[in-house]
Amino acid sequence: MSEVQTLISHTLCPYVQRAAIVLSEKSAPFDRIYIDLADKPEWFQKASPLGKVPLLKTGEGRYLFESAPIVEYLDETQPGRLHPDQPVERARHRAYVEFASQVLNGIGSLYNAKHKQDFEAAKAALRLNFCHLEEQIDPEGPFFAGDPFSLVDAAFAPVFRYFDVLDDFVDLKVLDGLENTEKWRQHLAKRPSVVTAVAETYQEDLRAFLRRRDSWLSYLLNQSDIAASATAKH
Ligand SMILES: N[C@@H](CCC(=O)N[C@@H](CS)C(=O)NCC(=O)O)C(=O)O
Repeated sequence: MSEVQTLISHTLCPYVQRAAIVLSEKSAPFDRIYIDLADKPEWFQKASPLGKVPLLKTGEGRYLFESAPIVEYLDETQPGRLHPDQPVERARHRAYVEFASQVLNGIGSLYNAKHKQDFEAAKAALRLNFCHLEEQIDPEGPFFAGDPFSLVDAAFAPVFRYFDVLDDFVDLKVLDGLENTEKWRQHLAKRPSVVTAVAETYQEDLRAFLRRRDSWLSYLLNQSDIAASATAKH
């Protein structure tokens, strides 16, 4: 008999969010186990050859790793396809899921940049990515390829979630004037599968993570904390 699937997670991981979003979109019940990536349990090291989350334990007790094959597996085994029928469109969607991973790498470069110069370079690279993306989005919306929701939406919702936190303390301007992207972002932020993909503490957890980076972004966040506490005292 098959058991409920388990998503092996980390609270902040955007790749884990992709799988959580797809499971919710499919209304598939699942359990979650959270891993401390700084202290990985032995069973996890055995089940995850790259030492990364997400990991999906299927109902038959098999472990799958890497978010792209995990979400494709979920798409093929649970009712309600999130990939287009046409092979050429499906290939294009897969490419934009990979594009989302490159944008996530760019966000990593942004929050890890030690100096302003590297921070500005990371910002410029992200701006180029989003200018390209703007032209790919169906202007009618509400999602990447219009309606319905697709795996590309599941891949970009966690990308936009970073900006929801960053926008509070830094004016990045990477999405400025990109109307299709902004509309898409706002729509995704309200989607129940996106909302429930992270814990309620996500925003504060991400801020704590960013403070610990000892990077230019950590410095900007600290400056904003100082300004906020000075305002609160007056
Ligand atoms: N290509 C992988 C990327 C997953 C990934 O980078 N996961 C990070 C957390 S967001 C991780 O587990 N890193 C291992 C570590 O920090 O030791 C996927 O798509 O699943």
